[in-house]
Amino acid sequence: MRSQSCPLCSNFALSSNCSSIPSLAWIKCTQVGTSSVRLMFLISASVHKVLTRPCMSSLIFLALDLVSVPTGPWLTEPCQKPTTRHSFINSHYQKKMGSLRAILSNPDDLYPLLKLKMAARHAEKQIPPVPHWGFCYTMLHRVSRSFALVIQQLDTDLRDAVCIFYLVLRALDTVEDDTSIATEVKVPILMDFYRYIYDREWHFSCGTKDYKVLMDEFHHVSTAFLELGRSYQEAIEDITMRMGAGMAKFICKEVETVGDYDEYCHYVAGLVGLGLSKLFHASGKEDLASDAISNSMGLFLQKTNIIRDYLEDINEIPKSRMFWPRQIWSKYVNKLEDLKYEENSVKAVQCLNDMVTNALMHAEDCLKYMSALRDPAIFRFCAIPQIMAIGTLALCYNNVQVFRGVVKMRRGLTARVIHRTKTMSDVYGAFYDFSRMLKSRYDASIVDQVDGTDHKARETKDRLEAILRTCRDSGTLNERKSYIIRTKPKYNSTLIVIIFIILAILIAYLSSTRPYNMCKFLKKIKKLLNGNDFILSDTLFFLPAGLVSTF
Ligand code: D61
Ligand code: MG
Repeated sequence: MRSQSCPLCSNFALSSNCSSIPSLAWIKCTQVGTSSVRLMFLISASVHKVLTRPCMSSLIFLALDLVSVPTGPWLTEPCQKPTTRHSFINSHYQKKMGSLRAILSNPDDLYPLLKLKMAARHAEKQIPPVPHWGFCYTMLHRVSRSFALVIQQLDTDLRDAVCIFYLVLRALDTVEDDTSIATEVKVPILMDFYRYIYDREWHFSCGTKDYKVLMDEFHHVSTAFLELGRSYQEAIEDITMRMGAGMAKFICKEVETVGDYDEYCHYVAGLVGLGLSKLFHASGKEDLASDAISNSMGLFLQKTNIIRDYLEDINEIPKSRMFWPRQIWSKYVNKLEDLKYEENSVKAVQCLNDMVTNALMHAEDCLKYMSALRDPAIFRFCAIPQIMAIGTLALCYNNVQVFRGVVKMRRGLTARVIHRTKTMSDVYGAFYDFSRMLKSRYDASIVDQVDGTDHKARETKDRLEAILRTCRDSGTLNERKSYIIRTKPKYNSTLIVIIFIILAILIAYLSSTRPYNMCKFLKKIKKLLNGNDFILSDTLFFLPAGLVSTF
């Protein structure tokens, strides 16, 4: 039963329990046409949640919860490591406050964020009842919420195959990434991994947290694998064998040249592209794409990952992980880790720009690959990560923060990409906008240069212009909504009204039940708004005078 789409989770199959809100059962999953009804539904759902959560802390977190969508870093999501319960709660709270602040300064993000939040919850609820499939989908959500979200919207048999493909390779990668395994133990496991997927008895304990659970209970994955169609099994086996052999090769070898870099990225991500193309073809929904452009789809994602994760990888304990090729970084510093020291900031940013320029060479192949896709669900599955990648490259270019902390796209923008990406013209629009953003960062970097030492200046410009040209030549740019961020936030009246309705209900509820907590809540709101020239005065204007004085 998947003839129509739910107003909140339009990309997912409808089920009779699409909404968990009984009082709104009549509206759930019916085709409500206008966006205002959709909005009403969202507000009612939020209000309902507010009124049904019993304690103060849940109430505060709920409002913030609505705006913090579990997107995580897009391409990979390492587990968080809370030190103590107290510090976890604090950082959790700060994160939520950060999210609320972000949404208040980008109000257009609100609807996509709410929609994404609901879709993520709905997807998590749709775990199959059969134990091994239940395990696989639960693990998929735990180890990669972002890929889980795009995988979940594929049609059933292809979705199962891609889910198992993901988990098999994630398990293989867990072996590769575990630096505590001795090389002589690790290499044979990587080489033989493609055999273990046929063996329900096999398991090998390594990794931490959710990755450890995946490894310890790998028999569920092999049981599910054995239920897939033969053509899916063959594609997964072939890629697992080639990736395992490639990973084993690089356990004993450093990434020296740009050729090594391309080769390593081919093993760990390009092969995923090749495998996915085979799975799409085996499903009967797509023609078989060429290996070259399938490979580029993976390389573009993996290189973006490697660039963004410089600091995390270099600081890895007990041993740094180094994927930036010596041939590039040695033009700027003597040791790769020198890039993170403040005194080398200028060189570090030049090296970073060099790496981004290298990654950009795959963008055109990616556009070609995506433009040949026919199935809408497969298209979205492929396009969303690619747009996130070019957006991340735009954020990283000429940005010294890559060497100081985590640089990632804000949640609201991620939600907007997911919400908006439906057709190839959306992809051209997004690639165009992010390439223009890159181009303006490039122009600024050229102006800043004192010694004209950007070895790649010409190449960067040429690559960006080629991408911009391809997008322009598609002839579809005119009607798009731009991703380019406005400097000043725009508040429209609907959003202000929504915020007031939610606030008013929260305040009414809190003041009737727990006046003390109410004051605490208002203080938190005030603290949150401090420093934001936002609508604080308007908000206070609408609050009862007695409450304002408690600030
Ligand atoms: C279309 C849609 C998705 C695509 C695609 C085409 C082509 C390639 C890819 C996804 C793969 C992109 C990988 C980028 C993220 N890199 C990693 O996760 C690194 O590990 C690579 C080896 C395991 C690959 C697992 C994988 C990932 C995404 C998939 C998939 C399998 C199967 C189906 C769909 C998507 C990275 O991992 C962790 C870390 O950074 O700590 C690493 O170890 O370098
Ligand atoms: Mg790895």
